[in-house]
Amino acid sequence: MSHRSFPAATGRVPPGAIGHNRGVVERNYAFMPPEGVLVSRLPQYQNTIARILTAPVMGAAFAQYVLEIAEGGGMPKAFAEQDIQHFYYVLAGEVTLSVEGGESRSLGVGGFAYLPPGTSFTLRHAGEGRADVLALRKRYEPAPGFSMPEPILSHCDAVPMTNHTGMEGRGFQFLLPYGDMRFDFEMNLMWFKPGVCFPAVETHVMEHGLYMLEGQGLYLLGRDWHEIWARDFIWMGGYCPQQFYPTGQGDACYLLYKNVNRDIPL
Ligand code: UGY
Ligand code: MN
Repeated sequence: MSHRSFPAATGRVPPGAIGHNRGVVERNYAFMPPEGVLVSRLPQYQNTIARILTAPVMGAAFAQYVLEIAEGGGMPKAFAEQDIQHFYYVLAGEVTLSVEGGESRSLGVGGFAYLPPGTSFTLRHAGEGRADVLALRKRYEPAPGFSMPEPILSHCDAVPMTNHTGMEGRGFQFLLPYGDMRFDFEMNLMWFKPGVCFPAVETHVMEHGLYMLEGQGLYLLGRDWHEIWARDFIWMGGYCPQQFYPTGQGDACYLLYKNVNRDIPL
């Protein structure tokens, strides 16, 4: 065997790997199907693959990830970051999140955690099989006169479904306290009945990280429509024209990051 012999392998490159790519990265939005997002490993985790969905290099003011945590994986020791907030939402499997000197909770699918800046915590695999967790990091913007939020460990089933729009076929679950000025971002589960779109194309200063959880539809970004389904990710920068038109037979749902409650730094 020469040193250039290829190792034996049975996998084959799928047809259409180039021509059927759905991914698009533009100046103020990106459409990111999961298959193109390669593996990263991060020093605070063991036996964990991180797929980095958006980051400042793309134009986002935050970072968002899917963590694939193998059995025995996660944070081997407590982790904390000055001035940085963390949010986790469990997509599959089970993890245990422990706040140093505070609550420890096992989180299954739909479980979530908010950790204010500077909190020391561990996120570890629990149960059996791989755990997939959506993770988000954002630099905290303090608001004069308001205190820092407390950690939150909870589950989406404990969050009421509301609808401030009054529009038939819409549902909202605000995972973080809505309108609470201590928080500088929202994480919202956005529910849609088939065929129910927004009342208008939105164009707003806030940016979004969107992770598709259920159903399918067409997403307008700028001037282009993209077909979206579960596990796709979208980054929308400020003033990116946006609209969603659900096309599936069942309900559609995505988890939406939105920076809110702060004035514009000038
Ligand atoms: O609240 C929002 O900004 C939301 N309607 N945007 C979105 O789902 N793209
Ligand atoms: Mn929006």
